[in-house]
Amino acid sequence: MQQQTNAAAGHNVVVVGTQWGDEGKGKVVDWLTDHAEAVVRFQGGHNAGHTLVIKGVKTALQLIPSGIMRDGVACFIGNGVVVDPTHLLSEIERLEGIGLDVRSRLYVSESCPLILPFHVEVDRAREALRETSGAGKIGTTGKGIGPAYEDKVARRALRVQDLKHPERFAAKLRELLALHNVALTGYLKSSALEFQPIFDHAMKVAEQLKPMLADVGYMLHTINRRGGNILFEGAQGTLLDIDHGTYPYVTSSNCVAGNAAAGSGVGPDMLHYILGITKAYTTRVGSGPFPTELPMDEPGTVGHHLSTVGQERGTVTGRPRRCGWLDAAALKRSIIINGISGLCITKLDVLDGLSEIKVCVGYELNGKRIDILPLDADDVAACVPIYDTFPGWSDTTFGVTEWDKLPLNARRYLERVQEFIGAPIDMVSTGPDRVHTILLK
Ligand code: 2SA
Ligand code: MG
Repeated sequence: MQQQTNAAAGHNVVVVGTQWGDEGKGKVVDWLTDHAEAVVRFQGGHNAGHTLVIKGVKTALQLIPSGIMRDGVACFIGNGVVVDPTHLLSEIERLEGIGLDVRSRLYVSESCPLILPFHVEVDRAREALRETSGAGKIGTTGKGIGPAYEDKVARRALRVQDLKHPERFAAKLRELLALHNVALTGYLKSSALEFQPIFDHAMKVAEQLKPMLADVGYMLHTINRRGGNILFEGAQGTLLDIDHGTYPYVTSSNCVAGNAAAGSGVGPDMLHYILGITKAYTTRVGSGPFPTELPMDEPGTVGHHLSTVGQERGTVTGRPRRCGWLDAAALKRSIIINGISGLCITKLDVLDGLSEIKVCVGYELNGKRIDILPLDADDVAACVPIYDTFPGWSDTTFGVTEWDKLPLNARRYLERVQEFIGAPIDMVSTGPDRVHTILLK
């Protein structure tokens, strides 16, 4: 009998962030959807902020896959995503407001855990408590992501499929709410939430969401079998991964490429090419160690340049992102964990005009030199970066579409990064629009 593997057809791409998120994944996913029939989110929730600029118009997506911006592309929210139904509906309505057809091509896995109002309350109350107790905030987006994943792993979560069964939903909600109210009114020093408004609202939203519920894994398998290309859209970044990031300063999902399979309900043999997105410098929003971080307040400094020219503010929360030099030693770790096939370097144009450019190629840790990001966040915090320094370039790289048209020093910088990390650079993004792209493969 002929073996029927998932890998048999299609050329599927997984797009993941290789840093602490905000590498510019949204733009790249949108660009790649030209060749895709389907785009899938497989982890995270509406903590993500994927910004797309199309014909000069900026749109930010949080939960809905970036493929929604292309007519005819099917968009899937896989089981690994935590779904706030109220947010999902408002994002759908916002996109419909700009003339997009969303409901006929958005499919939501029935197995997604739900984010409900008490998750948001717990997330915020816990952050407040961490701050006052001196433990230090994680710097979450306050969207209830962590508490929702906790309920999933504890096997008590309400899932999207429960929305179809009001009685089952009510029973599970009563139990879960009672549990969270104990914490909220106890050590979290917040107020209890009431059952009825949460239930009524969820049932109202459910009516609108029901037509979009689907068996996502099976649908993706079918698309793949008939030769359709699928794009798996990662959110956040590898260094925020719950297992591999700078724990506990991480998000609560696996952001790495391997989870594209588990988080969307397909086999790993359907992941054909892993594209890592890397910003030409580094940013981080939220707390946690960041070896190459630069001070940003002083005009005229590199940190200020990266923050202002790069417009580095959280898409979801508006928080200023911390900025620093590219950390190639951290990137090395990401490349290994994700099994990166090729990289896309983004926001190269932000480095235009700097007199010199640095890349971290290792650290000094407790008197020893190491060439890869350590696993313990306390060790990461103690790392002193070792830099390679390059001359900068004064010409603009903004909007350049050919490798040979980049300034020589920009090419040298990228070639050195490529050599150090041991993975090929297959794409360079030189501006926010779809057309601002150099393709090397
Ligand atoms: P959470 O809310 O529990 O996931 O927060 C935990 C940590 O994960 C970080 N995180 C992010 N980092 C970068 N970008 C993200 N998305 C938004 C954006 C963030 C924003 O695109 O700008 O608007 O602030 C994102 N989502 C989560 C978070 O900062 C915590 O460090
Ligand atoms: Mg973002």
